[in-house]
Amino acid sequence: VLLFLLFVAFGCTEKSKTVFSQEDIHIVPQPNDLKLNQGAFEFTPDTKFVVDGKYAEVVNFLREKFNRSANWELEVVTAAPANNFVELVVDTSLKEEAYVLEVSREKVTIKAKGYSGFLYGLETVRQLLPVSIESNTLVDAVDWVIPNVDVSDAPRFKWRGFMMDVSRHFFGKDYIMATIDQLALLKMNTLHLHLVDDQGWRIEIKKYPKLTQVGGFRVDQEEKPWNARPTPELGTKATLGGFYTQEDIKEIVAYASSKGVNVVPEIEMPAHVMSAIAAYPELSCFQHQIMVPSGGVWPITEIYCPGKESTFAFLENVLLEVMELFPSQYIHIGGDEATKTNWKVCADCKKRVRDEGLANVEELQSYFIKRMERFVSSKGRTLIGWDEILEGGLAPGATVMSWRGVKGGLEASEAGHDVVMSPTSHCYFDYYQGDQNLEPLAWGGNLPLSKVYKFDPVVEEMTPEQAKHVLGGQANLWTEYVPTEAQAQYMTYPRLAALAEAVWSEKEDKEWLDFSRRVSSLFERYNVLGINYAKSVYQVSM
Ligand code: TNX
Repeated sequence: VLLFLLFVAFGCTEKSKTVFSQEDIHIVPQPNDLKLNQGAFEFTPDTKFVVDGKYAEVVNFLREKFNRSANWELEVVTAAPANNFVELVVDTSLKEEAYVLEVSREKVTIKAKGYSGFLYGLETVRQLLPVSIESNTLVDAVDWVIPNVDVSDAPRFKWRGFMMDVSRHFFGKDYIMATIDQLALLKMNTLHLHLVDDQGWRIEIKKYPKLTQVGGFRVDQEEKPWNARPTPELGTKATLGGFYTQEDIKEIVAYASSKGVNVVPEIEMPAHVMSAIAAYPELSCFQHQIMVPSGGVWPITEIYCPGKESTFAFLENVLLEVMELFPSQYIHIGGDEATKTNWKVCADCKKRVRDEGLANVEELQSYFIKRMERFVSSKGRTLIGWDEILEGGLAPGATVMSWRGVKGGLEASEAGHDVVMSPTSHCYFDYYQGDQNLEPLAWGGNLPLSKVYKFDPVVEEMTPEQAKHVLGGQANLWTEYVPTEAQAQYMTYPRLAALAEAVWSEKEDKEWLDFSRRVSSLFERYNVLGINYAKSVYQVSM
């Protein structure tokens, strides 16, 4: 009898777990405020989503998860029943992307200003649920219970980005969609697609079909990195050739938007464009007929010719189609690593230097970018580029992505420009994450999980005024040495989780040991999702 009473007192006779401790909570990124209360909310086949028509779509991802894992069709209604519901309440006093989540025995309430706040509230609910919620097939004997909590949460930065290089190796639409899902889970909101590089042009442009017909495919399908060594095969090879049709892009952009993710297109210029020149040699200074290279080419001397008006007409036409497809405020024009060898001996370039009153051919770089910036801003968009766009003076409305360390970010923010911080030191996911003898071939460098976790887009040298210009941070996955989807996942996860926390959570809420505990739970989720993450959480000391 005594035992029975004890059982009742501690709720052990109830079917579901209702007693939770802090250890059971493992949300990534760490919310700003989380208070654990007694009791729990249990999802049942009768749980309703109470949503105003305007936001009905936002709950669908969670309904789909319940549909697959529990085989329930949870209903969406507009009026709240007596209990057992998840309600979305518009609260215009909250900041953009912020949410408040209140879980009690009777109901779950999510307050937000709009779509993305609701989405993030629901993503937190998802992370409070057992990881079986991620299962694509029916799971038995799971109690779909979440602890009673009060959460108040908002991002530290508004640019929480991830760049995927789809040029060096092509990753198909489905992989991009799956990546968007993972970004949303971690409350990341920006996917930067590096659509153009020497090794492949990956976006259909109707006016210039050869860009993808020729530039989208390598003649020599064998890949030859210049420091090649055998690398273990991980899953199926991503193809070296391929491109997104405009229909694909529309699908990607629409899907991303439903996941709160803005897709920033990058159309490289003036260098890293051998794929375009292979298709249209007239874009270069000397019409050299070149091939789309398979491996890396260094230095890159076949670049666009800034001496010819036709080069700019071409780029404006390309960008018009790009802007039609991508609603993104930011249009990335690359701008990095242009070697000006050809410009120095090109008559058209020299004439341009004279006509524009420039000091030398080097200054054509900033002439080029400034001209493109005028075009982009005339269409109401904002130009963003790698930090080389600072050279020779930055275009007035340009935003800088600082990759060669933080120098570019410091300089641009000092001049009053917005910046996105993406230094190689903390954000380059093509670097090794563990012992280089054991890891698959990578670009070089060392970037263990613990170092990504230390990333802070605001650096010490910045004044408060400069810090205001920091839009946020971004991780980049360059794919010269990433030939398969499984390897792309390996390089991306869990480092993306560390980066997500660095750009979402408040600095004082970050704690490495607690993060590594929560990442272990994320691994269980990734196991169910079938994601090939690196188990590098154990590489703490590197
Ligand atoms: C530099 S980062 C590049 C890329 C390479 C990367 C490899 C940047 C703007 N340019 O073209 O893929 O290094 O880490």
